[in-house]
Order: sequence, then structure tokens, then C-alpha cells
Amino acid sequence: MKKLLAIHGVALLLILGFVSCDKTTQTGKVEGLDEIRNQNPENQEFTLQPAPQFNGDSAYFFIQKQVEFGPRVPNTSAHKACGNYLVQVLKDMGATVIEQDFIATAFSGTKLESKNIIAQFNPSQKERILLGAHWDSRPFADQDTDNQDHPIDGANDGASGVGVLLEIMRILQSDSTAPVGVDIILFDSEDYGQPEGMDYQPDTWCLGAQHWAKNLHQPNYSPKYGILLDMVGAKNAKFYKEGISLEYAPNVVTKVWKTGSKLGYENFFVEQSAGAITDDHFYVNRLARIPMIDIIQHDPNSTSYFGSYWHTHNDNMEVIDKATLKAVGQTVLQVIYNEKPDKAS
Ligand code: AHN
Ligand code: ZN
Repeated sequence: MKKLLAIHGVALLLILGFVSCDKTTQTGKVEGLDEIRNQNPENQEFTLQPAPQFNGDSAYFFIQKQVEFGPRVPNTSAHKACGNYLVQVLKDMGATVIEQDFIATAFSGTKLESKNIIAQFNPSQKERILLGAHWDSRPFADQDTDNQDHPIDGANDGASGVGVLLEIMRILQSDSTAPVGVDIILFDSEDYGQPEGMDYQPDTWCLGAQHWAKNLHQPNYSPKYGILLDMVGAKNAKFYKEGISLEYAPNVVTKVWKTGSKLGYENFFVEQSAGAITDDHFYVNRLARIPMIDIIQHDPNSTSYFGSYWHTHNDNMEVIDKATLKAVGQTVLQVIYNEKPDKAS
């Protein structure tokens, strides 16, 4: 693959050189050049298509509403009530909503009453983009020094991604110009993973994504690609190019990071790679074979790898910053509006 790109690069240079030397073709369109450019996203020049404004206040409000239910830990009444709220909000917006109820088995053997929530915008459109986040919150604060056995608010870890997606769905449903269909999936039981220090068991995180990837809500569901949002609301967050995303969907990573910096959010979308993070997108890539990236906060200076609030009681509304929500939401919205519409419709 590397070699192929290198050859394309040389071909492109040759053609560009040829164009600039040959006066007769200077203003003319060179046939095939766009095609070559488009094959390599590194060379791709693009213009930002008109897109609606993402409202950071609105996303913040949706986060606050979730947090007000209390910790969204499976098998609790707060979890159940918040799940019903999310379904209702999406229906009220006019989306088609599918509830996927299932029982997951936690690392401890506990059976978790779980619900993946799928909301479809413009379901008849063939060309589709998948957006995801997890809506449950962690049952313990195992990275905290105090009250480790109490559940956390999960304002950033969970609620922030859902808040951004609800705002995106609100905009899509109120604007008829979106070029593609969009599916939003709110995964459950992501954050019930086995705490460190126990005998390691694989696959104890992301139980909702694992269930969905093995039981798609539609047979042969195959969106063009997916974008997962996890911990996308903290003040001064930095998003690095995450390893699994780079392995399975490098072109999508390039597109999203370029769009972010073109919009002026280059302080958030860092042009550097980070290690692989096991998150819902891993199972979507590996089991459902849908290329999906993860926009997830990473802090190379933190011992936890994520923000210092991560899996502690500090993960509350105080860490949420509307400027971060706006940067992520506007970037994802722009990526959607830059998509090409379905040829058939
Ligand atoms: C692990 O800690 C193994 N993965 C990070 C996935 C995660 C947890 N995202 C939010 N909370
Ligand atoms: Zn977590």
C-alpha cells in the first residue's frame, strides 16, 4: 500500500510538472488529475461546503439533562429513566428510533439489563454515515483516591458524546439540505469493564458495541464509515489520531482532522498519532467490519492516559466546556455536509 501511494505521489508530481511547463494546458483541466488526487487523501484539496451552525449551548444542555438523572449504571432506575429520555428526545426530533434491548454479562457475572439506541435520520437515503457514543456511565470511581466504590457522574465519559450527537440530530432534522443519511447509535454498557489489578479477562468493556456488532439492527447494514465520540467535552481537550482508527479507517481520520483544522480547531485536533485504545469502535471495525474512527481525548502527560478526571468523581459538569463541544460538533457536522449525495436520489 505504501508503495502504491509513493507511485501515485510520483505520478502526481510528474503531471503537475507537466502542467506547469506546458503553457497550452495551463488553464485547461487535466483529465484524470482529480481522480489521482482523490485516491490519496493526503493530496486532497477540498472546500468546506455550506453547513449549519452547531450549537454548543444546546449540546451542553443535553449533557446536563443526562447527568441530572444520576449515574447511568445498568440495572438502576436512573439508567432506565435516562434511556427512556434519550429515546423520547430522538423521537420528538422526528428521527426513526430502534431500541435494541439485551442482557449483557459483566466481568463479575452480573447480568446487565442493557439497551442500545439507534436513531435514523433520513432512513430512505442509501448513502449513510454512522455516528456513535456510549450512554452508560461507570459504576465505580476506580481511578479516584476516595469513594472508589461509588458510581461517577460521567459528564464527560459518556454524556458528552451523547450530547453532541443529540445536537447533531436536532440540526439534521431541522435542515433539509444534508447530503447523506445519518444513523446515530448510543451504545450501552461500555463502561462496566473489569478494573485493573484483577485476573485479566478480555472483552469486558464495550458490551453494547459487541452485542450490536453481532446483531446489526438491519441485515447487511453498511454505512460508508463511522465516527465514535468518547470524552469530547472537557476544557482544552486534545484529540490525537488514535491507533485502531488509523489501522482500520486512516482516510476517515485524515478527513476529520483536516476538516477540524480547516475550521480553525487545530488546537483540539492534534496532527499526531496516539496508541490504540479499546473502545466501541474496535468491535464495530473487527466484528461488524464497518470502518469507524474514535475521537477521544488523550493526555500524554497524564498517568491515566486520558484526562485527570477519568474514572474519578471529578468527571462532573465542571469539566465540560462549550468550546470543546463546539469544536467537535461543528467538525463532525462539516464532515457530513461535505459528503457526496447518493447518485440515485
Ligand atoms: C479502556 O480503558 C480499556 N478503554 C477505554 C475505553 C473507555 C472507557 N472509554 C471510556 N471509558
Ligand atoms: Zn470510562
